[in-house]
Amino acid sequence: TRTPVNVTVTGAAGQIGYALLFRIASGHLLGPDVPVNLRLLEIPQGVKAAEGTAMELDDCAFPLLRGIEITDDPNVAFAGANVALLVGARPRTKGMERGDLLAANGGIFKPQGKAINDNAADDIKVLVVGNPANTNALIAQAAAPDVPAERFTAMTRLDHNRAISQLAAKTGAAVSDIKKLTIWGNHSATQYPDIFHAEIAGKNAAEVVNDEAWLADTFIPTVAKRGAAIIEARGASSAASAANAAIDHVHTWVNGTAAGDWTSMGIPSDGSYGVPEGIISSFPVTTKDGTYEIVQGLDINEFSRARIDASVKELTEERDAVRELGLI
Ligand code: NAX
Repeated sequence: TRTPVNVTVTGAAGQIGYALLFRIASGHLLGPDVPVNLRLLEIPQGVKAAEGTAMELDDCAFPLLRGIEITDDPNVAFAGANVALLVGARPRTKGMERGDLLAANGGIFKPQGKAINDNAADDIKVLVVGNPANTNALIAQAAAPDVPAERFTAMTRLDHNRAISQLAAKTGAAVSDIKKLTIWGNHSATQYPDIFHAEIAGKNAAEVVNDEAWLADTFIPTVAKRGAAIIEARGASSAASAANAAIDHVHTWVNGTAAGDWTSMGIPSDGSYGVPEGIISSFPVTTKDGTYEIVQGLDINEFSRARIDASVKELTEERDAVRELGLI
């Protein structure tokens, strides 16, 4: 019998939390043979609702769920954490400037990074979902100097999955036939979904599509603005698909990418592909035995270069802004 893995989820009472916790507890995050302890972090006003979700989790009688702890104290929530999913964040409200948004989130992610630094298990893996995800991950990472920087990642897997789905719809291919798609840059409207290295049933995706106007005017904006389209249609932001992507991100990180494929993760840049070292930007990565590596040696054409650079520029501006605010 395996030792349970401690999984901390922040923003547990929110809508992504509600879609996420049941799948973690049923074994989809780490595997069908891995027991889990859940630690739910909420702000004081969210604790009661989190307790309600915990009651429902109990009522599922999940064989793999060994315990649930609910707290509003980050030091308690991250004690011994092996995996941390940072979902709770401060949303942008009307009239809020970017600086205000970054400052408000700094007030969340800086103390959480410190609590991870001081309390988490040595093998801690962190996924930041709460927006602005890349820069929130940078803030948390900077506040955790004793944790290897590469353990802090940001979620672009939802964008990755959205891009696969759009490409499948355009070409009539099965989603399982699409490999090596890449999201570059920021999880924002500047993100760049790249199909130039992607494959559809073994053929180059850009050649199969053979339609640069569709790429520039339909595919890229559809993927980048999908979150807004979901809000428009559903009257609420993506929740189940975001939770699914968080599950995919951690599952792939822990269990590895398939041979002949890769995934997209927001990770601290090592300078690859001209992305300034240290910012948390999305790259094509392969994973194995709980570690990841950037896919090297891809030829970046002019079309891609301009779009990667634009998204990276936004990330460096966000970094400079949080630096000025003393958050990193
Ligand atoms: P909700 O507003 O439903 O839930 C957020 C929860 O976080 C609330 O229960 C709130 O009480 C809690 N919270 C706030 N501050 C906290 C703190 N300091 N510690 C612990 N909990 C705290 O939002 P939801 O729809 O669940 O979305 C959560 C975040 O995911 C948002 O920031 C959202 O923008 C972001 N998203 C990121 C995506 C991505 O691809 N990276 C896609 C989906 C989503 O938009």
